[in-house]
Order: sequence, then structure tokens, then C-alpha cells
Amino acid sequence: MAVTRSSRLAGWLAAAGTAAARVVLAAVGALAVAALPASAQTTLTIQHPLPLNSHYGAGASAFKDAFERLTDGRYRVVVQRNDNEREMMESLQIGTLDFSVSSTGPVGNFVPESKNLDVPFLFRDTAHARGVLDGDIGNEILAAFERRGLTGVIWLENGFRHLTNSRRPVVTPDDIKGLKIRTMENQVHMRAFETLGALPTPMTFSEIITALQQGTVDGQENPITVIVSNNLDQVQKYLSLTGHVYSPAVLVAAPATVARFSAADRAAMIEAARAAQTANRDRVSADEATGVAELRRRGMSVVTDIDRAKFEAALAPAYAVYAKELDGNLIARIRAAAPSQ
Ligand code: EAX
Repeated sequence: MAVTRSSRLAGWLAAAGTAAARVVLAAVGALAVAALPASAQTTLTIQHPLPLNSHYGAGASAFKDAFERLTDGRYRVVVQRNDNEREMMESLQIGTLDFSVSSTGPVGNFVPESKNLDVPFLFRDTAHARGVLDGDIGNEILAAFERRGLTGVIWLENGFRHLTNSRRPVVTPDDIKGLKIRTMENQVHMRAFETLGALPTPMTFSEIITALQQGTVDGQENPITVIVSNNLDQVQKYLSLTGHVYSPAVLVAAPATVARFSAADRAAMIEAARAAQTANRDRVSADEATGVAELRRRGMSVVTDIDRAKFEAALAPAYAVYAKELDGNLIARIRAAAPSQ
């Protein structure tokens, strides 16, 4: 059908009409949503262990904004801090919490398959890690959550972990000997530090600052983004860029919460989770680009020339145990995997 002037005018009017109609409809919709009695709105909670102004906060807020938008305000998502990741997993299993963002730290105690991701020096770099987690291997491990009374929604990122301490600069594996190191409640990590001659002390993130201040432990290990956003420079003098292990994070849902969702709401949850992943990873990349300089500016003494091969060699006894206790085939597939595009 050719476009004529009078019809164009008619068209413009129709378009104007449509545009006006669309504005009215949107306004009515917004009013309708705003007018939704609180009772019609379901409140859901997402918890994570770090400050709101962090890579986890960025992910959780992006999830909240997207899910509320995609479900037309029928849901309100409350973001809370809970720096006990194990407790969050338990709450998801019993349905007293809806969503969480956490590292895989204590997750291996609930989903043993995720322990394979916690092996030191397993991932070559961030692209390799993201490629594995966004691919078949990542999906296989997420599927394993279902068998443990949890719903693994999407992989997020904590980052490569580095060692800090208040006693001495750590350059070689020998320098770690005898240091009391706070670790997450993660047997894979604890075995690595034991093998290097350190004294690993597992504790939740909530206990870390006091333990460092009181000298219960000499050091700890975390990604740059966590060290910066929690001001660990105030209780630690030395930072060694060991990058000794990649720390995945994961958005997990309570199966009971997901079971109450319609198919459309589940689709909204997945789309919101993708928004969370993008916001989280972008924040990690940004913090990693500026964090070391920032920590130096705050007075930390930074060791950059870490001999990775020396640390891997010193960990050989631990790798032998991992080969028996973990899934050697899966670990080999991860090592062989291509980086993300
Ligand atoms: O997930 O406990 C830790 O060291 C974690 O890196 C922190 O809670 C973020």
C-alpha cells in the first residue's frame, strides 16, 4: 500500500494517536503497578556478603532492577548483606531466603562438584575462567546444585585471589611457611596452604577483620576487588599478587521460590541473572584495572614478581590428592578448555 499525503496526515495522526495512546497506556500501567496494593506485590530477598558498593552489590542491584522491571512490579527485591556464605546456602535450602550471591568458598560443602573449580592455578586467566563457566562445564556444575536442594542460576565472578599478610613480603613458596592464613571454609584451599607449610584457619568473611586486627591470623587471601571494597589495607601491610586461585561466584535461588514462579517469571529471572552477570563482571574488571594502584596509594607494599611455576611445583603433593579426591577428568577438561570469545 503506497503512502499518500492525506493518508500520511492520517498516518501521522494515527501515529500521534498511537504514541499518545502508548503514553496513556504506559501511564495507566505505571499507575496500575504503583497502585498495586502491597499485598499484590511479592517481596523477595537477595543476600550477599560484601558492601553494596562492591562487585557483588553491583550484580545483586542489577538483578533487582531487571527482575522488578521484567515482572512489571509484581515483585519487590530486597538486597541485604550477610557475610556468612554457608548460612545463606542453608537458608536457600530451607526456603527462608530467595536468592544469594556468593563465592564458591563454602559451596563445595553443599555441592561437591563445585570443588573442582577451586583447584589452585587451574585457570590460565579471566577469559579462560569465564569461557569454562559460560560453557558446558559451567552448566553441568550448575545442574548439580538441583540435586542438593539448591538452584544454580548463573555464574558470577569474585576474581583471582591474592595473598595479603602483616608479617613479611611473600615472594616464594618458602615465604609462606609458618604464616597463619585465614581461608574460606574450603577444603581444597586449606589443603593447598597446608601443603605450602602455612597454617590455614577457615572462617566466614564476617570474622576476617577482627581476626586480622587481633592477630589470630597473620594473613588472608582475596581478589583485589574484595581487598579494596573492604579496606583490608587497614589491617594488612603486604600484598603479593599470587593469583593462586580463580574464585568463581554464583547466583543461587531457593528451589521453593522458583517453584512458585510462572514460566514468564522464570524467564524474567534468567534475563535478570544475565544483567547481574554483566554488571558484576564489569565491576570486577574495573576494580582490577585500578585496585593495585589504589592499594599502593593507601600504603600497602605490593609484590608483583611471583614465580607461578615455583608455587605450582610446591603444590605437587596437593595435586596428587586432588587427582584422587576430585574429578580428574573434569579438571583435565577445564585445563584443556578454550578461553571465552
Ligand atoms: O565471596 O569469604 C571470602 O573470602 C570471599 O571471597 C568473600 O566472602 C566474597
